Amino acid sequence: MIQVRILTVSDRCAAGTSTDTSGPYIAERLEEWRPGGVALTRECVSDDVIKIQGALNRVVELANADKSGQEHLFISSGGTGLSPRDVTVQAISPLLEKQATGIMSALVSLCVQKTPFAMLSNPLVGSIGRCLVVCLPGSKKAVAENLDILFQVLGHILDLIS
Ligand code: MTE
Ligand code: CU1
Repeated sequence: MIQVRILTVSDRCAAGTSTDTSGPYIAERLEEWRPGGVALTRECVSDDVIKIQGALNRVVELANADKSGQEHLFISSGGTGLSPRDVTVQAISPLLEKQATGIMSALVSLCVQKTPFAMLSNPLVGSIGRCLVVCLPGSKKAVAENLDILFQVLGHILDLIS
């Protein structure tokens, strides 16, 4: 069973003025990818470094305490862009033990074949101990395009880190 924490990072979703579509969509895609093989929890926080780091730290603590060999995945959407409120990458990247630079560049370069706006992406992929960390852009369309690419290698990455 893969333990998955899905984090939506959005001021508007956290305030309830906008509906989170990307978080539920990530859940749907993961369930399709591994039917019956994922234990999903979801959370939404505002674009706030402390809140984002808190969400990741809770997952990492669980992963470190888990001696059963289960795979742990933290996947966020939103806050990866260049607007002043976007802080997801700044919050998460200092906490990563390893960055998967090849996967990050593949996500951008393959998505650019679909839309030039993917150039504005700063997806983040890395690991902390046995936990895989993936930060994707916020729109459902961007999430869809990135997951199409990530799913080609996700099983292998999870095998490697767990
Ligand atoms: N990546 C893909 N594959 N498809 C997209 O449509 N949109 C981009 C980019 N990444 C997009 C994408 C846009 S318009 C922005 S502003 C950035 O993601 C950052 O989004 P975020 O701030 O919601 O994380
Ligand atoms: Cu944009």
